[in-house]
Amino acid sequence: MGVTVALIERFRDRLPVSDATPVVSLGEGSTPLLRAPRLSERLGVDLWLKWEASNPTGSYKDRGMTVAVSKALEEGARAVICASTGNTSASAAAYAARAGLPAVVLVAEGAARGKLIQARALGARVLAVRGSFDQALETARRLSDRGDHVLVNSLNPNRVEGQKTAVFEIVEELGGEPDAFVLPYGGGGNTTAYVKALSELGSGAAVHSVEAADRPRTLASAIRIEQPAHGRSVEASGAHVHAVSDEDIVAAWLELARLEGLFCEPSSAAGLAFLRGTDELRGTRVVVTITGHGLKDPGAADFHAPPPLVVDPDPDAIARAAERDLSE
Ligand code: AN7
Repeated sequence: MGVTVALIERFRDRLPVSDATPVVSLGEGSTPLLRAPRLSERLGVDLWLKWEASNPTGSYKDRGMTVAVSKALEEGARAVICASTGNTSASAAAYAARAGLPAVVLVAEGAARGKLIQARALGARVLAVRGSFDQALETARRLSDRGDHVLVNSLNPNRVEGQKTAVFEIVEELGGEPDAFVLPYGGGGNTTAYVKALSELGSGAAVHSVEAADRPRTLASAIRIEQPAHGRSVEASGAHVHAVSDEDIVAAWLELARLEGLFCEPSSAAGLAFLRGTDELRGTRVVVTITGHGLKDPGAADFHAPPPLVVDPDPDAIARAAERDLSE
């Protein structure tokens, strides 16, 4: 058995770290790349899923956070700060705790419950901002400009550097590049990171970034972002941007769970929602990044998944109830 390898160690030569950088790690990265046989057949593509929910805090954010917090520690930070729709908060709280640094997290209205609970349990100072994510981010930036708190949102370039590693892993594992990468588009930090990684690899693979059609109000709270901080860079990057409805997100989300056994949060299904509605990628090899765990947002699952059937502790009644499932 091997020892868990920190993402920074695995990709040291491609990250902005040196021997002087204290590595703050929770064993992030090296996540599964799973072939999806049933969805491949249904969607007419050779589909692979990068299961980023298996990162330590349950989302892809940990890839960037290990680098951002390690660099903050190296540079003598006294505290870190972020604004978040939830996952960045949970990740910042975890890595700050690991580094022995205080974390201030500004959580936007409507953030999913699991993420807030994570940040609270991990000892961050959690501040629920009366306002949108966009307002919270602007406030975090202003506070970090005063100098006491290092901003660990993806505006911090170390975050983007760390997030490139998902692409490196995928290409290594497939033994080559896929035809296309598909991922959700909220603030655009991850799209920026994927495009940068591909350019460093000299790859011409396409990047498809999928946003919620109704950005300010989507049920996919992780990507409920009105003004993407990386919007300009996404536009200039050559990534293809697509919009999907909440209805399509929910359908894709339930289908992923039922056909492939992966329970993600709704935002993470945006990429599959796009694939379900297009023939553009038919017959090609596609990697869809599933960005965050379903347990992050129990409210969404509680609302959209069927409730349990209540039964007596009686084998006949249970056999009858189970029979109904088998015949469906
Ligand atoms: C599960 O935590 O913006 O386009 O503040 O949590 O890189 O923003 C989260 C975003 C996709 C969008 N999937 O990625 C935050 C935050 C999940 C996410 C995105 C987010 P970006």
